[in-house]
Amino acid sequence: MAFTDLRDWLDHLRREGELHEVTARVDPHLEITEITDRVTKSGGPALLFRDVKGSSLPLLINQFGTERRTCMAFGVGSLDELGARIQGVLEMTPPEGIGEKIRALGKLKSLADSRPKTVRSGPCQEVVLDPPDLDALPIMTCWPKDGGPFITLPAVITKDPRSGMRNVGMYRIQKFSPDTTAMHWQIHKDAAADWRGMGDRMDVAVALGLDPITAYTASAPLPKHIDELMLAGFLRGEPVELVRARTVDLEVPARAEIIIEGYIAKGELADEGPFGDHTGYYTPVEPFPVLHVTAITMRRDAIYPSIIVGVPPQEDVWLGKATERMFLPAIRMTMPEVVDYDLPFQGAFHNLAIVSIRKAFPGHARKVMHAIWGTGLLSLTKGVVVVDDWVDVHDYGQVMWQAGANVDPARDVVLADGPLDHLDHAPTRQFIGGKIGIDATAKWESEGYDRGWPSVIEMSPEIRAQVTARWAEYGIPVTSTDDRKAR
Ligand SMILES: Cc1cc2nc3c(=O)[nH]c(=O)nc-3n(C[C@H](O)[C@H](O)[C@H](O)COP(=O)(O)O)c2cc1C
Ligand SMILES: [Mn+2]
Repeated sequence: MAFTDLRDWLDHLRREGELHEVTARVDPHLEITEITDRVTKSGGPALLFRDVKGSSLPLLINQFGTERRTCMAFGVGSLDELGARIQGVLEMTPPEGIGEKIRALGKLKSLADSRPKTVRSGPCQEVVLDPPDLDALPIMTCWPKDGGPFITLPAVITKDPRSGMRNVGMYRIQKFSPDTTAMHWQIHKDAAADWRGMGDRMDVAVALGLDPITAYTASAPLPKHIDELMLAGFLRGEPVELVRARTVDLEVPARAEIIIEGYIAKGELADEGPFGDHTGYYTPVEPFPVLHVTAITMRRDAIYPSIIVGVPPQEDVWLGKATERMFLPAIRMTMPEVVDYDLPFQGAFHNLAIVSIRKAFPGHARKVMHAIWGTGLLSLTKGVVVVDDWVDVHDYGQVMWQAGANVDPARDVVLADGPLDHLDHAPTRQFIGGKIGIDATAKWESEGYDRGWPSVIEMSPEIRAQVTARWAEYGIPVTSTDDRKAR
């Protein structure tokens, strides 16, 4: 059963010994960042700061800070289970036989039940801040050179003005004044496309403090026409409940802790940033749309959620890894040769992808590189390393071995160019630059390699079994391990 809201999730964290409450007074200006950075990097608990200077609301941070807590958030034993759940739906074929038909009906029902449900009232509107005043919230200034305080863990709700389809995205929000902010949706993101198509006025609602699955889905890179709240409903096993916002034409999660409503006026931009970002660098000042806040509603005793990004690893690593695992089946839909992939957080996720493939024809690794460069937000990947199916893409030592041993740079490196991440400071021109693909697979004769590709060294299975059986006899004081995978 999914957590109904942030409070339900917090109760669970408390019971599991995964939440620490800090009662000492702390400053949302830099101090909370330094505390959290230390706790995240040491694998510590979620933190609930009860007494934040300048605000009466408590602040929650580091809820996704470890793999264990992220698994708890999704109710899974490992993040790979997320992929398996998605795969179950993607692999639906026309059912044969009564048993399969019943199972298929069950899956269809769970999909139909995933759609959000509108209810008449919700706790998120228990308290109305009149006039709306962002200064009431304990918004953090994260890093010394940040341009101001930023809301960092929001679910930003917009509608495509052409189709009316909802989008939910996690886009940071810089507070300018008690009732104005910036909206940092990057150029490749869905809300930016909604904004480009807007008329004179665009409504925006921001939900803060959600059950952990719904909060996560705001960061999920779904195709534009898919509502993130539908994914949330599917992963939760029950729909997200929505209520009508009070001053904008949008629906908002009924059980959110805090809702900010507002609008963007056509053509109005203001300087946003700098901001200490997940690349580990500050992103510079750039113009972004201005949000005029028209209402702030809250639950009684609302809790403000936050996250910091910065030099990796930070809490966002586990949101990124959840996405990586969840989207493997979707990648396999168009690239069935892909066995597995890994986006190292040290590469800020979009900089590097390691992909293992079942190679079936000459040039296959190159086909996969170009496919990655043509798929959704993965298209922003700068470097793609392709390895053979038996290589463990999560074992960077093994990948390095393959890249070192198998690559002739004159032959196996593909240089291309294309769109790059909005935040990437490396390219000379923003948004566009080079791509590198490295084919670290074994080369075939049909690819022009006529020296006979060598075999990887391997002991025979009989001798391995014999040594395992006799290990105690040798009296060597180390544990015998034989965890090699067949190649
Ligand atoms: C902690 C965190 C902060 C993020 N901040 C931003 C941001 O400020 N701007 C942005 O465009 N994307 C940001 N992202 C990435 C988007 O949430 C992600 O690309 C998502 O797919 C956007 O939704 P969309 O696909 O509906 O546009 C952030 C992700 C995380 C996990
Ligand atoms: Mn989207």
